[in-house]
Amino acid sequence: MAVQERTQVGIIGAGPAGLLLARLLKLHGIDSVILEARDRDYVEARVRAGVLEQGTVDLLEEAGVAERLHREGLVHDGVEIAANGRRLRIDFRELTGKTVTVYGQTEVTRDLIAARLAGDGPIVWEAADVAIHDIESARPYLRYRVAGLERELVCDYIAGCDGFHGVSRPALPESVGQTFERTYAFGWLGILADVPPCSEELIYASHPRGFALASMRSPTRSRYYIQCGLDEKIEEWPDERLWDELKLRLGSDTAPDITTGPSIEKSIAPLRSFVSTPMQHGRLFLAGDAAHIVPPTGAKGLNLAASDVHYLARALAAHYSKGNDDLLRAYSDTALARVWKAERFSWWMTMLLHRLHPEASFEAQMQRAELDYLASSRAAQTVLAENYVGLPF
Ligand code: RFL
Ligand code: PHB
Repeated sequence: MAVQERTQVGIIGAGPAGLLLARLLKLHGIDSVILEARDRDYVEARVRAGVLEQGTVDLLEEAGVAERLHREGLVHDGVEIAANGRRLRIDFRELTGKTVTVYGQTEVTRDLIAARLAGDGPIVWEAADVAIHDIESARPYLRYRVAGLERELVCDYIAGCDGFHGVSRPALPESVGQTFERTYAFGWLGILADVPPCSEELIYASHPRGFALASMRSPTRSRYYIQCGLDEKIEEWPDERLWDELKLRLGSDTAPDITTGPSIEKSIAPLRSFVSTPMQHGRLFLAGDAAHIVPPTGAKGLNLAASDVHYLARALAAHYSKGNDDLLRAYSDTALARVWKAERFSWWMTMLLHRLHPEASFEAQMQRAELDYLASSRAAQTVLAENYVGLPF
């Protein structure tokens, strides 16, 4: 017989979506249990996103987990686009009055785990074979195994925050859902190194050899990416080759400012646009990468996870405090309205900046013209800035 427990909201996944949801629910007096497939060290070490929209920073502040973020996060007033031999600065503060903050997802995750474990409720690490049952009933439950023991968690609601490869999305009946997907014929090769960044702001570079991005984690830690083929292997990119390629793609203005050093992490990620609709069925609600993926060019993935859980926490709070289920019923539509706009922006940034076609093609000329237009039009720059700093939630 499985050991049985009960909670109000069962959360699958201790990524940013699951952890932030749990924190927001706690502030509304709602209990939850988080089931996470991996161990704490693994979750805390995963290197991923780096850019937080102002709305995400505000939400983390509301959640009471922004103290270190305010101390260590780097507030950026703009980004640079390097293309056609020149660097164009997009001034977010001037164009929108808003900024973004560079603070690693790893740090957000650590802050949220620390808050959770300081008394908010349990995280079950290394929860194996999580299975979702009876989402169409009033008493859904999760079955899982931990330390070899079968357990059951009976819930009022289940939040699927288990990322793109999790078990939540497949638990929605096929007949109710629809998916939209676009894959890209290239990936990003990322490198993390303990060297000072080459620039105070991020540089997105469009180059005939392919896209490159100069980012950072702190004044002493840099994060760089280059567009690579899907069949390329990490072993083909020793550090020296990668630094040489970055210097070429970021351009001769920037190359002298690049400090090189040994990589402390290197990985290849494929690019994908993906949306699964609806984001709810019965008593199961999806949030974050479990429901949608954006290519990283717009820096939107983590920020979408934050806006999803904001909507979901607010809806669950209305249910528990006022018995009002209007927001819960509207959750998928509310979240998707924002998701689709971020999908559009991420796709547009990807298509604008990557090498997709031979130099002499019509499409490459269109890309060039669009970059030229961006350089000459305040209206076009405002569109980019407004989307990059994040649409309101
Ligand atoms: P996560 O972070 O994938 O967390 C899901 C958690 O669920 C667990 N899990 C399970 N647990 C229990 N049972 C199961 N069956 C489970 N299956 C999975 C996993 O172990 C994990 O702990 O999803 P979440 O919370 O939705 O968060 C999404 C973000 O992580 C993601 O969107 C961003 O990292 C995307 N992203 C970026 N987003 C930004 O906002 N700004 C950026 O600058 C940015 N850069 C990036 C990125 C993603 C990248 N990669 C590697 C995909 C750069 C890169 C290279
Ligand atoms: C990062 O620092 O990891 C990063 C920054 C901007 C992006 C994607 C990733 O668009």
